[in-house]
Amino acid sequence: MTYAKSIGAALLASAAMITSASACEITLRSSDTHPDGYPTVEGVKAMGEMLQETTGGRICVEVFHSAQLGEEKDTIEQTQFGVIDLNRVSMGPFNNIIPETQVPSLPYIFRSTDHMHKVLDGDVGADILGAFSDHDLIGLTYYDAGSRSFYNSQKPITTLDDLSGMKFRVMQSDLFVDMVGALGANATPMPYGEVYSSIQTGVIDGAENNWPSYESSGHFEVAGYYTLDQHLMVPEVLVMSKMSWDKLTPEDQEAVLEAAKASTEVQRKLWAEREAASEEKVRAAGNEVITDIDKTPFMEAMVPVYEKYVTDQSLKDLVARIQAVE
Ligand code: GTR
Repeated sequence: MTYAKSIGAALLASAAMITSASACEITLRSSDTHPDGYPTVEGVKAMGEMLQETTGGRICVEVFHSAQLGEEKDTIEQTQFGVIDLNRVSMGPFNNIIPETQVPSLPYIFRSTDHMHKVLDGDVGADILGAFSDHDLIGLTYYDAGSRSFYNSQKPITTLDDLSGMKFRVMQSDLFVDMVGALGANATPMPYGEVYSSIQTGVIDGAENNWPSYESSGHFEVAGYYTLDQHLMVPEVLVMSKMSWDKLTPEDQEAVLEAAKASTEVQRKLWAEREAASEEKVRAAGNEVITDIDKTPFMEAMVPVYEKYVTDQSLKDLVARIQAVE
């Protein structure tokens, strides 16, 4: 090849790259409450890259992180209306609208991360994702969110007595309000974005979340005591608007689903790394982390929560199937 020809070929190749980079025929807008770099945000970005590749650059994903599109409860409604195409949310804010999502949101339902992965990657996980389609949504895949524990600005908590009468923020789900009540404390449901200032001003004593959220939200700056009671292991879920989904060809739907499923593996790896890094940062800041805690009374206190929420036979079956997973 002559020099001129090879330059020409190189120019054509880069022009083709530019075209393919800007050739998104469909751009799916995706919402996340977390900041850029958080494992869920990076998980959806990875999904977008895979999707772009498998569709020859036709379908792209644009992630709006840091609650740019709103707080979770509002973005769920917007996703149902087709204003937002994709949404990475906790299972919690779905509890009041999709009963099946209450099951993986029950306190102490999972015995370990392994148990949770086996459940979510199997039939039970598929059935719970399937339940979204009756609510104008398509459940695509699950992401990790570790386990949630209480943090507060007042004192180290080691027993149920310590929790008594304290005020904690929970996600906007009746199940979590009752969970905190069953432990003898008071729950205030509120959007994630209001928690920092509410702790700072003393409207609430604290909240509950996993290591990366406690750290990235800055809540650890205003709530210095973190008690690892690990009462919840609520998975994250990536959903798509049914309206956006219905606009795709069956082949493109398959590509979206495949990319979403494949991104779970990426997210789980990032999650494990971030969990360790967040813990290190919080400990280095001098926060008091309470690990020496007997979880048995916490677990026993949750029985009335199960009695109140697991009433339908279908939910009872889901709980039994989860418990039966080795
Ligand atoms: C985080 C979760 C968010 C959000 C938040 C909250 O762990 O990743 O989606 O639900 O908790 O407590 O509102």
